[in-house]
Amino acid sequence: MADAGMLRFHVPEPEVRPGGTPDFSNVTIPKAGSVPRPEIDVDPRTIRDMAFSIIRVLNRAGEAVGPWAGLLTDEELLEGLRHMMTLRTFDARMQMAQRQGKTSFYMQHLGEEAVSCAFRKALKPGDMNFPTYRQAGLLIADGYPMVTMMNQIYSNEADPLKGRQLPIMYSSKEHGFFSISGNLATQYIQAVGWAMASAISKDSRIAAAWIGDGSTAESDFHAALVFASTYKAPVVLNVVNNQWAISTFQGIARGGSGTFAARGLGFGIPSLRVDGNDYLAVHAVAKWAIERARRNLGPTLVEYVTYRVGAHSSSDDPSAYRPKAESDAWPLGDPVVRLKNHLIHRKVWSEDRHTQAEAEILETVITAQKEAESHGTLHAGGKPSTRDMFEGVYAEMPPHLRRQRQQAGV
Ligand SMILES: Cc1ncc(C[n+]2csc(CCOP(=O)(O)OP(=O)(O)O)c2C)c(N)n1
Ligand SMILES: [Mg+2]
Repeated sequence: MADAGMLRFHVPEPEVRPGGTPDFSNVTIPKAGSVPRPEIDVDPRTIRDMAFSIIRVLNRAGEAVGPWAGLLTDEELLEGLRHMMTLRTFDARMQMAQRQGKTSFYMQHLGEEAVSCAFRKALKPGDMNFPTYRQAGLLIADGYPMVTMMNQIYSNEADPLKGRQLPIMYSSKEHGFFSISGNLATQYIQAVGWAMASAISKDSRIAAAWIGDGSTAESDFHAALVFASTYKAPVVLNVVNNQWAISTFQGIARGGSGTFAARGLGFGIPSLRVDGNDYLAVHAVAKWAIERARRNLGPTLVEYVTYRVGAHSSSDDPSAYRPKAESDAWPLGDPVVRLKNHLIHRKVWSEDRHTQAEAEILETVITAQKEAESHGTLHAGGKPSTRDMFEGVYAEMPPHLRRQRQQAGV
């Protein structure tokens, strides 16, 4: 007998759990080069299917193919490879430093390096990112000093944020990197508001909002889309779908929409999906979306399809909720290896030069680390002054804070 009258609800489950065989057969990967590149003033209604495809440039043979290829020179690609390798090495050293007790906390980008490194190169100086904790490539690719990042991670005497932010929650106005907030999704409304303010003040700088797949479930995400859509704000709305939100798989936050990009369709926002492990594709799509913003054509939503290879943070153990070898089975491969193979195919790189570059980059990162550690680490050496705790929040210190500072004797 049918269970008429008995109500049910549905809890989506990942395909596999620890101990199972990784299976991504449900992830449809279009051929590289197969998705068209529309004019940037395209009518969004005519490209709705792009929210369900994946723009890819690099094919399995390491060739760059299709209408989104050909925007970067060999020099630019070599620089991009170096940025991704630097971020990866930086991550490995800082993860180790966390295990050694030199900092309390760290978050890696392993497998997602192309997203932030390539996006940064499509922006202009003055544009403003509103990032989450997994876009340090925006700083690395913009030449922000690694030593300064490390000083902040160690909360030492040279920490530009003076111990007032969590490690890895960087902030640099000069490098277009708005202070990271741990309250996820707040970045989205801030970015849209900043973009509108830029337009109101007749400026030419655009904004980029950043969010993870899981955080799109927050109401701030949806409120930001209303404002961006209604006011055609000059903003790029980035969603980094790395398949996981700590231990929650992306099927929960995605709900019934099919893809995260499809969220934009209900707002009439052009919405694209891109291979997040393909440096060339990320850069080409970012350029397209940024140009739309710059030319007053309004917001674009971009979903980067990628995979979080590392743990969520230094406090997480993914073996509790997903098969160990799942990252090896991820069908879009490794962004560093893919760009390396492309450059070898173009005959401007080789396995030997790659090995040599790895050693050079490690050397550079270790030198920066030594310098940062000379200013102190979490439990050793120089610290920000206690007095700093009271500074820099108000233009004029209110009486109650002045009293507290006196009581603290600093
Ligand atoms: C508003 C808010 N809710 C919950 C958290 C706790 N939290 C920190 S990271 C995280 C998962 C986010 O996953 P996702 O958005 O997919 O980003 P990813 O870590 O995968 O880059 C959660 C739930 C938070 N920091 N802020
Ligand atoms: Mg995620």
